[in-house]
Amino acid sequence: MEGQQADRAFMARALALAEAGRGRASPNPMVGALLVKEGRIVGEGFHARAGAPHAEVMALDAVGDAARGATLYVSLEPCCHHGRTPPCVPRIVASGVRRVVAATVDPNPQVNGRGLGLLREAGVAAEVGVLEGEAVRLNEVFFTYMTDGRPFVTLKAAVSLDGKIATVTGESRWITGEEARRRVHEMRNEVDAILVGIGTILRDDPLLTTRLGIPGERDPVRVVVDTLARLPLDARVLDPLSAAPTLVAVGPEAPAERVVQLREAGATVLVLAQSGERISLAAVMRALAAREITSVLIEGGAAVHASALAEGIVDKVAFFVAPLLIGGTTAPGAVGGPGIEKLADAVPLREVRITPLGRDLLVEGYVQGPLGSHPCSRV
Ligand code: AOF
Ligand code: ZN
Repeated sequence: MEGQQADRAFMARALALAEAGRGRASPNPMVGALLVKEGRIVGEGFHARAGAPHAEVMALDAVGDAARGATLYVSLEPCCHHGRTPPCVPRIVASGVRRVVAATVDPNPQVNGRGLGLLREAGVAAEVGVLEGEAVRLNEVFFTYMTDGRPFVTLKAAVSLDGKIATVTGESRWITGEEARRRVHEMRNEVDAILVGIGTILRDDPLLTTRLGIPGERDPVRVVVDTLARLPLDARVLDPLSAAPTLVAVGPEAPAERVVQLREAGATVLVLAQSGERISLAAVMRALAAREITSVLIEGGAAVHASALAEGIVDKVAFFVAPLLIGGTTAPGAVGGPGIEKLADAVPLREVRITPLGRDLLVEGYVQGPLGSHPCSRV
């Protein structure tokens, strides 16, 4: 194997190594690196969590002096700034690595091409662009967070074949089967935060934790959008026995004594601006980004889904579709709100992926813009 083909194969390995940081590296990117000499991998590394060594450093540590003359493959441009850890570029230069192949430039404004430039100035051959599309997709969360300064948002729902999320009486447990529900917990295990509206809490009193039963699983921060601070003090999301932090986003008109009570119950309460009758979800996202929350899973209900789509904050949709017909004109669909008049204003999904999970289907796709005003919706 030679040249470009070898570069692609080694970069594919770097991307696979990066996966080990999924759900743990945040707010940092997932990064994988390997050192190759005479066509053989001599050392590997990945970024395990923020504060841990960067992938390149882990790979260099693994090989010591043998790095001299090697090629370093890394799924993201090596950094040149002091963060929680020292910069990688001087370490790479000192190691005697002769060539660096990066999949993509680091969108972090402190790096953003400078790392590659410094390598070249130091006489190291530095290339970028091998499996770039895959590398950007792998770190779609980090790229969104760095480029737009907001978390990457996934809207998740479990629906019947006729698009309902509950019966006319509100019963919703369970529309989907065990495999689909397990996948939801895998998603929770990978995101920084999970967000629901107060209606979902009042109706279902969910715990909103990760319950996979595997070692090292982690609960996301729980975010409740609760304009009037109605969250009951005995809600399960406030149970002191569940260690996951709970953040309640309330509007300026929330009663002050309720805000105090919620804080005393252990919640972090954020008082945010309203857009119309409801808190602006874009403002919620800005507040979350300021807390280094890079990814959010929205899990209901229909009104929050509608607001999120109308505000244009949704990046990706993940609907679990069950082979079940619920019916009922007043039974809620997955997306509530005022709706739209023209089909042309509907939200089309891009790059749709359909995965069977037991008897259910997981339908995923990327959202192109806000509900009701999308410029591409006529295509
Ligand atoms: C890499 N390889 O493995 C990682 C990179 O606080 P620090 O020191 O961990 O720096 C975090 C920043 O470094 C992060 O925002 C991103 O720009 C880069 N992360 N870069 O070449 C790695 N984790
Ligand atoms: Zn680094």
